[in-house]
Amino acid sequence: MTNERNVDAVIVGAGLAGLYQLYRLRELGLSTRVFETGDDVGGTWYWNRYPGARCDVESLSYSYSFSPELEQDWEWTERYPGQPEILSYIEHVAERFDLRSGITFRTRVVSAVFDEDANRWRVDTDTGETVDAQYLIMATGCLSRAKDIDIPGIADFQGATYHTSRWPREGVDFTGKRVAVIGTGSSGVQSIPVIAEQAAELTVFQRTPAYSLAARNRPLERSEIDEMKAGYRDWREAQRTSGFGVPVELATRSAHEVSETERNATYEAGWRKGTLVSILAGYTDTLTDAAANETAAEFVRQKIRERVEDPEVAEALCPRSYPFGTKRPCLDTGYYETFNRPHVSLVDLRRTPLIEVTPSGARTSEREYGFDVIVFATGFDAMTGALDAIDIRGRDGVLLREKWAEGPRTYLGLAVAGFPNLFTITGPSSPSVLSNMIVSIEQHVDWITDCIVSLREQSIPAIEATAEAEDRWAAHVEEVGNTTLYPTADSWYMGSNVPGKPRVFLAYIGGVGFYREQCDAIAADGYRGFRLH
Ligand code: FAD
Ligand code: N01
Repeated sequence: MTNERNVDAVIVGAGLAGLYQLYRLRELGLSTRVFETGDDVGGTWYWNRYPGARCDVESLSYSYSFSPELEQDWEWTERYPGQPEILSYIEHVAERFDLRSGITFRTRVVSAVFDEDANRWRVDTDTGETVDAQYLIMATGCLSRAKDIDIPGIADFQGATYHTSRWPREGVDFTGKRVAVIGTGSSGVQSIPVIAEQAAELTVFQRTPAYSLAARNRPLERSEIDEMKAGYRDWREAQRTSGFGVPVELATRSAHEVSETERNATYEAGWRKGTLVSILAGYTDTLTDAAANETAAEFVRQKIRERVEDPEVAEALCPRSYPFGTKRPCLDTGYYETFNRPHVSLVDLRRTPLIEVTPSGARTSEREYGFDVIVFATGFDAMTGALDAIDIRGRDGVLLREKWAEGPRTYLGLAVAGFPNLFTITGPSSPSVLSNMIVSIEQHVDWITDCIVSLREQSIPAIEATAEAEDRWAAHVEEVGNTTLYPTADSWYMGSNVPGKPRVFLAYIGGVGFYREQCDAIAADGYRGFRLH
């Protein structure tokens, strides 16, 4: 029933996380409501329909593991699937397990208030519905709330504007248009080559260059699909115990232990594999030692120089202000080569800053440009944005976003002290965005589901992280983060892409496998660090 007012659980969001959580709770026979702002399932893959949107994890790995029959029946066609194929997969899952019937679409959750006497949540939506639930499960996504665009003059622009994460379903025809793309993170890097194919002129505004690796995307061979299908169980186990949710051979040596020739041969082998981690995983210290990292960074810069004909443009495209891998690297199809096309130009905003958008285009410190269309590929208020957008009030009426004013604090990225019976799937301070996210999503959903089963078996109405456990976890997350180079970069991992956002490392870099062991041990210990009441 999708109109019940009193349920066991409310789930917010119908992306990969919300859908799997709904499936698991239904299996247990729990009454559940799911609210989703969009008008269908898919989350990230529903909203980000920009041209070129594609996965950076291989299709056979970026897929649910919970149903062996689903694994066998679904046929991926490409090594790195595009947005339409991933969305079809998610739609298939929703259809196959009859999940849509449990979801209320076109409905945003605007507030959730914990009733301490009843140990229940009162959830309000923008359509005026109020639902009462014992558990509130946030499946709102780490990268679902676009960052406010802090460029003056946007409202006065006379042409069309688009944000990559809110792309119109019917697509955009750029034929004959003078187009600007602002932003060169993953969304920019993926969309720029495809937009360039249509646009009459394309101008790319770059503030910080990305480290992008050639994806080497291709159709999947029948033999590799069959091999994966035959070995899925072992592969899934390897995913779960890996560092990033993608099994890789672990390095055994420091980059300093080998000669430059040997190092470059290792990087070249990684480059040829064309995966997110194949260069990063070359040596033990790529993400922990600045000098070791610089050898990999310089290797990638050399590849950029080989791909771009104009040496000045190539240098402008070479990242130097942060270590390789401390922002999620991009995987591209023809990104750098696009700058060899005569109708494509690069504006380096570090040299000539963007002053404003004007009614007819944009103005930098150097000159004015005229455009018909501006595409903003300017990113997200990541990890906390979607949660902060909801008035979530816990014990004593405390607002979650106020508790998090100095940066988010959670226990395991799953729970928050002072907010009983609230669970956050891939919440801040969990491995989430540092992993193949579907692996992290399934782990969190399974842990939350097991926790709910355990509470119900013991007739315990509420579970709440203790402040001490939360403090210890925050200290551990920071300590592990500080052993790496991640905190040295200005990135969305650090919150530094959003003006005024506190600078805190928002994810846990202890590794997906090690993190899972800790979560399991805590549960086996009677939910150590939680108060059950
Ligand atoms: P989402 O898919 O973000 O879904 C959250 C849903 O919650 C959204 O539909 C949103 O509308 C809804 N919602 C939020 N707030 C509310 C509210 N208040 N009320 C109602 N509904 C609400 N990860 C990888 O591992 N590999 C990749 O290759 C990869 N590629 C990506 C590409 C792009 C363009 C982006 C933006 C992210 C990518 N990610 C990737 C990360 C991706 O977000 C996750 O892999 C995964 O899809 C997240 O699923 P989710 O269900 O947790 O969140
Ligand atoms: O966002 P980003 P994204 N003026 O924040 C620039 C996942 N993802 O949407 O770095 C001018 O990375 C900004 O510049 P700077 C993936 O996890 C995956 O691209 O702030 N420029 C930057 O260049 C990814 O990491 C895929 O100096 C401005 C860009 O906009 C995450 O989502 C595809 C600006 C934003 O880059 C976010 O990626 C897409 C301004 N005012 C997304 N404001 C895959 O490939 C921002 N910028 C799987």
